[in-house]
Amino acid sequence: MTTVSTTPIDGQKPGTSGLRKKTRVFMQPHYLENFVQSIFDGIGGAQGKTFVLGGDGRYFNTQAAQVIIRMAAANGAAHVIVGRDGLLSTPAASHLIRLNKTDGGIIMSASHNPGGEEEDFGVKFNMSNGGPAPESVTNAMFERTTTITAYHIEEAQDVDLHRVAESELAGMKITVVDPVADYAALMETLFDFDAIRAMFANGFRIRFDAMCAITGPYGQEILENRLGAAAGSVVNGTPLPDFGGMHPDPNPTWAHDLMDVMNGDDAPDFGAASDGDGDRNMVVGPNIYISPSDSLAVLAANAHLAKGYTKGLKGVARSMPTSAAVDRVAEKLGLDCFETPTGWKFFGNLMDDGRVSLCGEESFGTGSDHIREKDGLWAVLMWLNILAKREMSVAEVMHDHWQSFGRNFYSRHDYEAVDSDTANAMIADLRGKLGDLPGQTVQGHRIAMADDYTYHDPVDGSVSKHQGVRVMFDGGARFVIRLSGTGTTGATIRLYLEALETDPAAFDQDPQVALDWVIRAAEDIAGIRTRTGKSGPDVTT
Ligand code: VG1
Ligand code: CO
Repeated sequence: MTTVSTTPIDGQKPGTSGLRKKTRVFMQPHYLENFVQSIFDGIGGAQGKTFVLGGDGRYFNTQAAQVIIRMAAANGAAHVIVGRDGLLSTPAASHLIRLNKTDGGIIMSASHNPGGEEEDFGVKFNMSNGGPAPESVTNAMFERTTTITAYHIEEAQDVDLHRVAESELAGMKITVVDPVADYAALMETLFDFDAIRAMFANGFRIRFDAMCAITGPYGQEILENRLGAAAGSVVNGTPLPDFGGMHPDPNPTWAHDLMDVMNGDDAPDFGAASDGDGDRNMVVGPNIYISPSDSLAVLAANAHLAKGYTKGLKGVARSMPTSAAVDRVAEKLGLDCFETPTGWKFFGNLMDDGRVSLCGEESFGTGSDHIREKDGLWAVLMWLNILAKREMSVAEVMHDHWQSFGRNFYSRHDYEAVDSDTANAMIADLRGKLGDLPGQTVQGHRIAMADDYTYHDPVDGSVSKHQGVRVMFDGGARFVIRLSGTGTTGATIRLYLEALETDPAAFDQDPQVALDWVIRAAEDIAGIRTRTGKSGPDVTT
């Protein structure tokens, strides 16, 4: 074992989901090592502990896995359970942490950020409940990065990660596991595989775009091998270090190939895509795009049709910027509905405390208390289960939903790679105005409330401030503005837009048209376009 002297490196503060940086930054001397040592120190040491380890297969994944294994051994860990070739989707890692009752896990991923030597890499720690470390823990890790003087690492040959086997390194057990098997078995306990299999046998067609990221092997095993979807239903199914040059963010902009197929002649019955680490999903039907907020609401309304959820849901939760579509379902079903800041780490307490069983975010993330992460393939299977049981098309399910609950028109506008000072000044000015906004009329609509969202965790009492500026109008429309905490270049401004429609005659509008006045009101108040000099968003979802 070697103890290497080091000095603190600036900027190792975890964001919305772990530490994300340019891959080359992570490859600098001591960079990964400093952060990994700070993780171990931040959780009170690794001595005697068991960890899960895996990543989404992006460039530097395998080298980083070897470093982390050697550091875990040198820090006295008892056991590391690692996915074959260092691969695990984020949901599969969360499941393995729980299944094996481990002390947590390290996930190597920058999720929806592009991968490759010139792109992004990331590392995050999940707790023994399988969920992302809460702010108190990530803050302790960050503090440690600012005072670190040394890290511990074994000097050793690379561990063989290519075969499912057990080995040992300096007294630490290493178990290489099949990345897919346990996750696939969990899915079989939650969904009616027979009903879905029968639907495929009847000619139902799916296109699942894994975007050359981690879900390819999961999709092939579960959709094609176990459920009988036609061979070739999973496209871009081989994880590549640079994701084939794609941007593995499952939205209409980046999953445009899928959108083209789903909007074309002879579209399959169902389309889906997932992100780099497999925790997100986009679902689409022939000529119909499902907004993630609507998807969450549909899953909440129909979950009882899947065998893992027949007893009904305990409650539901959504991130603050996510539309209130799920709130309307919860109200009708008599379920508690919680609102949390952006990022999955806030849902864990609610699930552990038995308050909610279904959660979601507007950013294409949905999941349940089967694990403590959002889960892309889970959402796809839930949709398939619902379609199989209801014997309806995606469009029919969606229209039926709006008839029952009304439609929350929703869109997110992202302004990317904005100069950080410009973005920070815009937010600061906006915060300064909040007190004066209520009562004013903008674009013909009266502002009912405006604030900078603060979350009070009902379980542990922790308080999280500055989680996004919200401006709410009479009648249920609103916009929210916050800065991304996952980007690595400049700032990304996210503008979230929502308007409630209860008149069925207006359900078929284009969301951008329905939201036009909210878009203009946001510009009047915040001036994103004026300040950034951009004529419109870079990405619209
Ligand atoms: C984004 C999304 C957020 C999500 C996070 C991690 O964060 O908005 O909803 O939880 O990414 O998702 P931000 O701070 O950039 O808005 V993933 O799939 O990157 O782990
Ligand atoms: Co992700």
